[in-house]
Amino acid sequence: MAISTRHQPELSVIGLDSDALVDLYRRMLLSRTLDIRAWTLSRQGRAHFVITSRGHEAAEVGSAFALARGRDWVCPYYRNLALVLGIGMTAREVMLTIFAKAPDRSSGGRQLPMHFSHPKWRIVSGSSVVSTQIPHAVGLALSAKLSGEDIVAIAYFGEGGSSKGDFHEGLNFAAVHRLPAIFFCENNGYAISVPQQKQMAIQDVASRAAAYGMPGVVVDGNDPIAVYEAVRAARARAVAGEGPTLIEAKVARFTAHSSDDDDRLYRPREEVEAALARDPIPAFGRRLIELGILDETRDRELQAQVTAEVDEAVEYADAAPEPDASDLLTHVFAE
Ligand SMILES: Cc1ncc(C[n+]2csc(CCOP(=O)(O)OP(=O)(O)O)c2C)c(N)n1
Ligand SMILES: [Mg+2]
Repeated sequence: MAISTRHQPELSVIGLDSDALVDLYRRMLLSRTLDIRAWTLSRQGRAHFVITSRGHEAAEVGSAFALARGRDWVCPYYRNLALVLGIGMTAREVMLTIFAKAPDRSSGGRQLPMHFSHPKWRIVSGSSVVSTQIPHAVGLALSAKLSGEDIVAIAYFGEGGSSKGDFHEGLNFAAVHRLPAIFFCENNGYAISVPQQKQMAIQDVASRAAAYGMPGVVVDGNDPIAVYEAVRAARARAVAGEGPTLIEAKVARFTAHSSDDDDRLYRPREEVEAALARDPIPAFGRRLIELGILDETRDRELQAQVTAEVDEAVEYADAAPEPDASDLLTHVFAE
């Protein structure tokens, strides 16, 4: 495992050398660029439903880099565009789901966009019903424990999703059986239009961990390295047989809940502007530049590269075949 001490000691991160740090940054940029394009396509009437990761990129890509990608089980939720790109899905694969085209690997264009799955990356298909992915991850963690594999299962969800019974049942079972599970809460302060203080009488979802008998960790979700380190520690604990961890990344949702929501009806603009001023992507870019890991020319090149990648993915997915009407009911009814 490389330790990057090449540039500045203050960013020596175990497991991430300079190339990995730039790759982490590039995937955050890719997610943001793809996300904005998907939103534009929805406004043009070309994508029917879009949920964004905007504001969550540092938490999602930072956490992805701490996993054994392709071996650990990943149970995402709909706000995880940046996560799945961080794990390894491509812009083309995501665009196929947004255009609902036949070659889409998740469902042949039948699932809602942003309901990711990918066998190669062990990204498990989820439901729109919030938090159902938590017990799925717990089951996968149980199977990993029984098979003795050196892997973990991680579930992602929002703070609103932590109000569901699935959260309680999943965390309790995982702690009782000391399963190799990580519960990753992305706390953006809203469940659609419901602010956190109307959802729970506590500040930190992570404080609930004590009631289940596992560590609860609060981390700055704007800092991809802090998130990486928190997930890395939770993963090490899990594979050592010490049981699950609840991580809460404090993030901000930059957009409305989805392309079908108007958050101007319930969210003060000043709050959104304050969140935008703390955008984690330019902040991480500046940090890499200050550390001498990146320079402005390379930064512009990276942005141009991800823009070209997204342009190409849109063209490719637009030209891909539509699903055939004859398979409309495939996997809907038992045969
Ligand atoms: C059981 C259930 N209740 C309600 C909904 C409708 N719904 C979809 S997303 C959402 C908000 C969830 O908020 P949170 O868990 O904080 O995630 P965020 O979207 O903020 O990332 C709700 C209420 C649902 N999908 N499932
Ligand atoms: Mg939320």
